[in-house]
Amino acid sequence: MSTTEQTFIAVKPDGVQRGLVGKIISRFEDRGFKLAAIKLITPGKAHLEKHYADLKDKPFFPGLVEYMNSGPICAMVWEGLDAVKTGRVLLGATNPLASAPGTIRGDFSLAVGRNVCHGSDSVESAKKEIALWFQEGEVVSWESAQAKWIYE
Ligand code: IDP
Ligand code: MG
Repeated sequence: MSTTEQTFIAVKPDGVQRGLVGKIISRFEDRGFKLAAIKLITPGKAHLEKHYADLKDKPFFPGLVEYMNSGPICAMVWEGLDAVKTGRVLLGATNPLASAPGTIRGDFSLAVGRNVCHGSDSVESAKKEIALWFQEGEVVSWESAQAKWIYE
């Protein structure tokens, strides 16, 4: 766990269509995380199949890829203390019906197949996902003026 830990967070096509990009960004900014990369992207089926390769044998896989391919995605890298695990806490449980109120999924969604956001599930998968979604140079290293008020 370090203050430079990075996680890959994405607003899925339903979140973009529903105008939730700003609200989701605010959750991460408000908590004290630092934005390191952001772009709106429609990466195509092959890229999305790679992103969800671990789930390729699940019955919902074709529907999942179709859903993710249905419109632009807002892809981001967020950085900060325990960014991967705490990022998942901000997102809420995979199934929105089990997501606590106050989480993104718990506040903005109902169905597991339309759960508005993605977040890496480990530091290792975060590294893989960031490398898949962003080119070198797109992830920006910068010093936040707020850092000394957020960290001891
Ligand atoms: P996660 O997004 O919370 O990490 P994963 O198990 O990695 O959850 O599943 C990836 C995505 O696949 C979920 O966010 C959700 O959109 C979709 N998904 C997971 N389980 C189901 C299901 O049972 N039916 C339909 N879609 C599902
Ligand atoms: Mg996952």
